[in-house]
Amino acid sequence: IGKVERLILNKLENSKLHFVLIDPDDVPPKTAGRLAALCEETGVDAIMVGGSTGAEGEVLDSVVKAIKEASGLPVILFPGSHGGISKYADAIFFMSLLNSRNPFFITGAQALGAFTVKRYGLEPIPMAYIVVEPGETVGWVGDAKPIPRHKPKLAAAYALAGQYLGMRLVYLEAGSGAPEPVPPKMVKVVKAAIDVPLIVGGGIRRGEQARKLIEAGADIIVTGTAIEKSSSLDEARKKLEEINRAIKSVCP
Ligand code: 1GP
Repeated sequence: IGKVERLILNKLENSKLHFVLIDPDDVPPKTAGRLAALCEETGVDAIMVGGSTGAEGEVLDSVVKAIKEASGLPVILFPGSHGGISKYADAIFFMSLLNSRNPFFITGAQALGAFTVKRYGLEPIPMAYIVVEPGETVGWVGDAKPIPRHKPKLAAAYALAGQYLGMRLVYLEAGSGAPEPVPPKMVKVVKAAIDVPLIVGGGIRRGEQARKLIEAGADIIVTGTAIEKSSSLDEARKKLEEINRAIKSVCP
């Protein structure tokens, strides 16, 4: 286990966590730096960088560099494919979209990226990635068969399979910008089935939603759109404070 994963596990002993996702396709480096500094100030635990479209090459590198310069938070890549690797990050969610219909997103992109991860010395964190309805862009791009929202057991079966395959995190994804987050009931059923930490993201915009998901069993909440689409840095600060407060208010 590497440094970033160790840090995550240590922190989880005392509280639930909030990760903020920055998509380099939507956020220029300067803004990314400012948001990252704000995240650090307000008590966010890590920054994830990635996206399904356009988060590659120079665009990706410049955003990761700007974040690293502006904050001391760990930067974890959240790649849409082997194109989403940057040598400036600290770690990478080495993830498999378990319910994709296309083997490229299950093992293909991973094989194409593996030596790049090794060459750059990035810390790989193996993660089961499960797309739940509606799935939004990642569901379409990743050729997922999204888990029906009223079928929590299916999500739990994929999650447990991921754990048995050796993955050390499970991520339930409703898709960036989803109208509603993953249902808390699904989070509850998945959490009861697994022993590894559970990450939940997609469509979380309010503290109240984050709190319900944490109470249902989520260990880490990911927000992207709510912060990125804030009209000003002041709005972003308020949003971060609201969501952090909700997450940290629930005892582990
Ligand atoms: C997407 O789960 C993340 O991969 C974040 O989603 O942009 O809806 O917060 P949002």
